[in-house]
Amino acid sequence: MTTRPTEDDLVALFTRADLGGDQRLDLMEFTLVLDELGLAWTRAETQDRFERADGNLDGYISFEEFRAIMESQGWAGGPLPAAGA
Ligand SMILES: [Ca+2]
Repeated sequence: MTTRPTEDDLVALFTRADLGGDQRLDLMEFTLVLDELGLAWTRAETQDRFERADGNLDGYISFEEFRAIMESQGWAGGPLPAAGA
């Protein structure tokens, strides 16, 4: 399947990973998302992306922050902008 995730998919993914049900992901929950997506990021890469995604530096990934990092990785719904160049 080559279907690109939609916003609903992102919400579902976020909700499934949000084990605490507090509408934000900690590093462990963020790691679950990556596992679900089948991404083979190393622990260091995961930590690095988590910290980049945590725009307000509160130690958690909100849905807005989650969506932003997913978009930056090309998984957002809708047409992707042409890669820069
Ligand atoms: Ca945050």
